[in-house]
This record gives sequence, C-alpha cells and structure tokens, in this order.
Amino acid sequence: MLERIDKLRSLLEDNVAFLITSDVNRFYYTGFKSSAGVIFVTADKAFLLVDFRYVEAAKKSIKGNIEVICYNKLTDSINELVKLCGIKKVIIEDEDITIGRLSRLSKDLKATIVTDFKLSDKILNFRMIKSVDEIEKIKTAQKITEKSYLELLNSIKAGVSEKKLSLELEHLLKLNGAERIAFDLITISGRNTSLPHGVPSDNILKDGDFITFDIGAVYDGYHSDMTRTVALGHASDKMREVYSVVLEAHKRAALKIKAGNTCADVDNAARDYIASKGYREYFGHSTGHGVGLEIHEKPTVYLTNDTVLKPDMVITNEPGIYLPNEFGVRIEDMYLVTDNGSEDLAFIDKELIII
Ligand SMILES: [Mn+2]
Repeated sequence: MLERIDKLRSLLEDNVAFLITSDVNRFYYTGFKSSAGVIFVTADKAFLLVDFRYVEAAKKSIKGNIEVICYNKLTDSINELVKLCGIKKVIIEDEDITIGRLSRLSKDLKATIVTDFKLSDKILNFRMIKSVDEIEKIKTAQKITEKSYLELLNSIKAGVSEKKLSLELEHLLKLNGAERIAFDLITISGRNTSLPHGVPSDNILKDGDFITFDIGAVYDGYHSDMTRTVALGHASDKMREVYSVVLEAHKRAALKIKAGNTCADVDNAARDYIASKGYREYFGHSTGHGVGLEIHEKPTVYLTNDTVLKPDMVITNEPGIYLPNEFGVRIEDMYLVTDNGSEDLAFIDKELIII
C-alpha cells in the first residue's frame, strides 16, 4: 500500500499536488473505507483528509507515510496544505468529480486546478496489475459466490420467480461472508435470458427454461464475477447447440489468456468462433473486462483494445449468444493472467447442467 503512494508521488513535480476524490481510489491508496474525504499527494508528502465521522478509525488503521487530517470545511484544509507545501497547481482526478464540485473547488482553492487525463488513467493502469493480497481477496469473493450458487441450485424448483431467486441468492452471499453483492444480481429465465443484462422479474421458472445467473460478491472491497446458464427440466436441441457454441468460444478465448497476448487476441478467439457458427450478430458485447475494486475496470477485453496482458491481471471471459424472443446463453469466469497462460478462478464446471 505504501509503495503505491510512492509510485504515484514519483509522477509529480515539485509545487504540484494531486487530489484523489473517488472512494475507490481513496481505498486503493489507504486501505481505509470512507464515504467522503480526499487524498492530497505531493512529490514528497501524502495526506488523507476525512471528517469527524472517520478520523478516529482512520488514524488507527493508517500507518506509515500518509498523515490523517480531520477537516471541518474541506477547502479550508486543502488551502492550508497548499500553503504548507508551497503548491501552485492541483491536479484533480478526472473520472469522479461532478462539474458542480469542480467549479466550487476552482473558485475556493488558492491554487490552479487542472484535470489530467493521463495521470488519472495511470492509476487505472496501476490497478490492472493485482498484488498477492488483492488476488486473495478476489479469490475469496469468488469462493463465497460459488458456495452460495451451489446452495441455491440445490433448492431451485419450477414455480419460483426470478425475483425470489435473486433475493435468496443475495441472502446466501451475505450469510457466506460477502460484505455486499457485487452488482444487481442477474437471475433471469426463459425468454428473459436473451437480454444480456436482463432484470429479474416476477416470471416464474418453468420446465424447459434456461436460467442465467450473472452473480458476484464483494469481499474487503474486491469483486467477483461469474455467469452460468443452466436448463430447468430439459433442454431443446437448439438450446444445447447454442450452449455448446458459447462454451467452445469460452474455451478458445481462455486459451488466449496469457501474458504477451492482447485483449483483442482473446476477444477475437471467442468472436470468430461464434461468427463461424453463424451467430455473429447475436454476440454484441465485449468478451470481458478487468475486475478488482470495481466490477468493471481496465482492461476492456474487446477486439479494438490492443492492451497487452500482463501477469497478475484479472479479467473475465464471458462470451454469449442472445436470440431475441427465444433465449440467451452466457458463460463467464474470471481468469488470472500468468506468464504461461492463466488460472481459471472458478471451480464450478461449465458443461451444461439440467436441474
Ligand atoms: Mn462480467
């Protein structure tokens, strides 16, 4: 954690400070969760500014070279630091702040405020490579997800609604140790499965339906993401055929996940196979994305992205085929990129199951 802030600091010139405003990057650099506050970093110092609600806990949890400051009025405290550190220019994180807050800050701050897309982007690039500790947390989030999913599968029967499934799964995820769900859980069935991000409805599960579960947990700030499609009672020949195409596309993409290959290599492997089977137009989203402190982060695993995969990135592999008014299939696991290939972070099988 301390090296992270040092790395950021090394990018800054004298007389320049960087203001981190987003909750997620504040947590990334301090390991401390709060709903408000900023980090003020200069070439040789770093401060976490929090209000009264957080100051005691922050002082206890933050050790080392980040000084915790309690503020009453945030801009006053920032101005004191501007003066203390001889700052002329404050670069502000540009992916988080609202226009309203930016214009208020510009008016009140006694330094020039600039946004710097490149610097903000560098943080997102740093976050692509996960530490051992971060990988462990993602794996724990995944274990919680798989345990909960298997418990849910045992109790599924025709007659239950999609909404009830989602509620039961959320209950299980939290019982099994999730601090929260990673996103609005997708538990959809039948025709609804042709909507890649369909919302659980009052639809009742019935025999012959596909059920898609796109689910995940958060553990100590880190997300997991997994999708399984299962059939209830029986599956038609067409359902089996589409499922097998998606599974093969997933496997082909997985083989391309290794250090040195690009995101485009992975996406093309899945997309070209799906196209070769006649379903090109029914796969309209990217093959995957990075996962970590956010459910979707860099890199985007898509054919236009030539980002080179590096060891310790965690990305999803989630090709799908969606036939409007019929059904859809998506199969998703997270993969840890390694030197020689990748590690599938899910243990649950991906072959079609009929429940
Ligand atoms: Mn995903």
